[in-house]
Amino acid sequence: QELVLATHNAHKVAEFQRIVGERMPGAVVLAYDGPEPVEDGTSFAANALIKARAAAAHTGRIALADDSGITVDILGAAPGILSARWSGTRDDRANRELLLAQLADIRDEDRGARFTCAIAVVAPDGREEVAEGVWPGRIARAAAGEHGFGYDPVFVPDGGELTAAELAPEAKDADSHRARALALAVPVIERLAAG
Ligand code: ITT
Repeated sequence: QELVLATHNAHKVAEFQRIVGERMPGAVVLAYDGPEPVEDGTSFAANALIKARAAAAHTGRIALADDSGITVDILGAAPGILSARWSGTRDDRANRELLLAQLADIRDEDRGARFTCAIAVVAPDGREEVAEGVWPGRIARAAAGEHGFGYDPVFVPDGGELTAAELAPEAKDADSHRARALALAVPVIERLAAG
């Protein structure tokens, strides 16, 4: 089973390959990097659908897309769908440093946040579904850890003291918003692939 993943983010491809490899033996995740549609949706789900529809139309295959980000309670759910460019650039370090600066005076109990991942599955015949996963936690006081990408060094998942970037990749895969969304998306993929 070849799955086309509409993303320009190599970290997402790697995580999909690892997680899908566990759950769908034999499945191969191919990165689709064709024409990029305008992501003008107002939710993770809407943007995931925009990306997956474009890839399905362009390739004639079942296409997946991931739209994800971090929402911070005290910021009124920002950065949310703006996570990838929160600082005005796509630089992960600049984005997380801005977030830490915005929360500099915020006490530990008010630093609640969560990652959300919406995965859209779109078949070339127009059938489509979205699966969503959430990973709750809080924003750390300082960046720590070398694994992962994006906001992982400043996100401490509930249930521990380590940032997502201090967790081994397998530990992130076992629990993350992307893993939770994929657990729901895999049966959808199998159903749409069966015709
Ligand atoms: P594509 O649209 O090409 O897939 P993108 O990176 O622009 O790639 P998004 O618009 O979905 O994707 O933005 C996701 C951003 O949210 C990403 O750049 C990170 O800053 C953050 N993010 C999402 N998942 C994350 C994770 O598992 N760990 C850390 N940060 C994450």
